[in-house]
Amino acid sequence: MTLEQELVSLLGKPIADAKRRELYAALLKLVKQKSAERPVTSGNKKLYYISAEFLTGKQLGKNLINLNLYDEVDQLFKKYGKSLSSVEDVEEEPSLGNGGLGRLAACYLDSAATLDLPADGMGLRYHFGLFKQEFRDHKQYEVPDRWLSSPSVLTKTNVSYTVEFGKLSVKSRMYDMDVLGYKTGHNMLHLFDIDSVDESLVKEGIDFDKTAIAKNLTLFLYPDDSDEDGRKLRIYQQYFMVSNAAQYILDEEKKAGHNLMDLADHVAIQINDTHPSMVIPELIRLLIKEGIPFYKAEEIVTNVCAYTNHTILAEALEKWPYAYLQEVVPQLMPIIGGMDFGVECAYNNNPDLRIIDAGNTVHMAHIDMHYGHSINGVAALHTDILKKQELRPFYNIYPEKFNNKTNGITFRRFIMHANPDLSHKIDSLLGASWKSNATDLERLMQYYNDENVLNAFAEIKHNNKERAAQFILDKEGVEVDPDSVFDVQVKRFHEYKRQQMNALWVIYEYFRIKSGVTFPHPVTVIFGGKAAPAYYQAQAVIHLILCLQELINNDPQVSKYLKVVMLKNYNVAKAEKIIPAADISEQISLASKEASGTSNMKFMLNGAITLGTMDGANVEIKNLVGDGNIYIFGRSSDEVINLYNTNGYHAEDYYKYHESIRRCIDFITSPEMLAIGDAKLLGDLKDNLIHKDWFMTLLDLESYCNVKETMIYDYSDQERWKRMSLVNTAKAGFFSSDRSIAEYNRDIWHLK
Ligand code: 26Q
Repeated sequence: MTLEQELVSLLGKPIADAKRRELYAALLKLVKQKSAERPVTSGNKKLYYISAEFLTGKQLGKNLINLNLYDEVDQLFKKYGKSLSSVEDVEEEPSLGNGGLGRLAACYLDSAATLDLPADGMGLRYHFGLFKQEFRDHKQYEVPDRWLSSPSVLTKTNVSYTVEFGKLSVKSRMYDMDVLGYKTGHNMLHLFDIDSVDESLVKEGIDFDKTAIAKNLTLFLYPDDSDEDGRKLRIYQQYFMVSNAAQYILDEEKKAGHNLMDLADHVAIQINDTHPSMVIPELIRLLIKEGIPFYKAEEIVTNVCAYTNHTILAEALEKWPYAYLQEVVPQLMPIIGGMDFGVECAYNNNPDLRIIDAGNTVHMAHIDMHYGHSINGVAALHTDILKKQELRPFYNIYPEKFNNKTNGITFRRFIMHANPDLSHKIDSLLGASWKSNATDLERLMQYYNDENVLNAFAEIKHNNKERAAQFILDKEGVEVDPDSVFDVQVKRFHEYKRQQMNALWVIYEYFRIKSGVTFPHPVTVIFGGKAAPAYYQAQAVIHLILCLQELINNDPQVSKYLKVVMLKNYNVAKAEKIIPAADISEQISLASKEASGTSNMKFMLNGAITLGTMDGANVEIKNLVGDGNIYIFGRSSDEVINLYNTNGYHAEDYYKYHESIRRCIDFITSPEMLAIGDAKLLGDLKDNLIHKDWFMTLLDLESYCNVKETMIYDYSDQERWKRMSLVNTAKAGFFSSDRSIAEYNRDIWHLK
């Protein structure tokens, strides 16, 4: 049967007569059929990647690419006047992650399947995922995002386990999503849920009764750790996840006829941040139930489990009061107590190493580091900081466990799907090998002086900008000029990521334009991202940006040269639309604070130039592209760490002694701004910047403004800019998640 015949038979009517939803449903069935035909990847040893978040993005386009059917379906639809991309829009995006950590998990599943490694993901089927972001009165509002729909990418299974808590027990149900690799490989993402979840608990906004566990267990994904509410519910969720995972893994092992004493020969578990750390005591508990002695169970589990750290922010390292755990998971407490006793005996004189500290707080990361065999950071600088600072006491006792695994991104989604024109152009120049062997992109360097190629790349960028401009007009109602410089910062809102610094630059630029000084090209500053509902300061920064958007875009004198756009509800689909259209990639975190960043890699791959600090993976980007193809500013991580240690940073001084900084900050509560915004929110934001500024915005502001100015002037030298852009794409191969996964496998999992 031809593809057309298959589709027509699934549709029950000719393609030309089908509506978008019908076409979507038929393609979903087609993908499921083709998945069923592809053998599930198997081997002697299997990885289980346990994560509270999998930010998978829409599945249809990615699956068609990985089945090598995308272009064929695209052509077929065109023949009948249909658009595949508008059919893809029908799918609801699963909002099962906050940001980088969740998206990384999804990229890693894609790459593990592509490399033909047996590797399943294990997580939770949240009914509402992360909240949907709306704007009213220039503020963020959070509304539930019911992403589950019918027909669904998930398949309901009959797999079910009993999970016991202190006060109740629940029965789980497993749902599966096929994970197809590019051309080869087929793994599963297993998401656990309970049948008794009651979606009607959700009334106004995203508030709900946090005590009715059997009804709310998998209702929501936690919007970051700054939401102090429902910490116990978070423990319920985590234990539910790992208990299901542990039971499933041991079941598979028994079915395979393996001896549980040999677990580490057949199973590797990667613990994605501390959210799944309870899998360690849970597995030990289950092995003991199978008759294995405690000390032996500990040894087996240590050889199975490996831990990835994604942050050095102390507040994000999970610590739970002993009493909470005692209430929720009493059966784990003797195990955790025993593990802590082991630590006490071995390292008696060092309280920093204890799992349960003197204040009766349980440190989840300490469980991972003592009772796992590998500890990795997510970029070279981050791993160095872990060794030297944050986790130093552990590095001193377990130097051999520490290793770096610089993050990566899947090229199937972030160039092949997001930027098909660039992808096809590269195919025509290099052939298709770069899709499986990303460093082949480096061969683009031979076109460094080839005007035709440079112009073709520039034209693709321009077309992407035109499409993005249309999208911005449709979704945000803002008209932007595709010939302006697209300066983009899209990521979660957090003070350390310093969106407020970018907003202060907007104010600085507003003054410049008012005084008659303008750039040769207009600039469009594009923001996108959500703030945790309870994170007041981040909400205030969003408010500032929305007020500036209103003020500037409606000022005819200024808006000729400068526009501000805040995209609402930034998600994977929007990332795929905006990143290929960017000229400038804003990666401006306070040095030492961004563990890696992954949008920096996506922008680079799509030919944007980084404006960034020496933080996270920016350092590695700079090493790859060279100083001439990136714009770096600001203090180094050593300088910043030193300022923290010596209490050497005082925001007030910058405000007092730098006239230009003071002017920008004062503008936050100027009459113009107060005519639009909320005086309390803007006033608090301003006060915080002057008196607290924990993430040192003012420290780097001047250097940021200077370098950004140079960069925007350099945009006029298009011949140079086109070359910089080419170099960025050419050198991005290192950041393929295929490389990251190959390294995890080589150093940690040893699957094949
Ligand atoms: C913790 C406790 C309670 C509730 C929520 C949380 C929580 C939730 C999400 C803690 C952290 C997160 C997410 C962290 C995250 O996304 N980190 C990012 O990980 C990326 C992938 O490694 C890095 O590139 C980013 O630098 C890092 O910020």
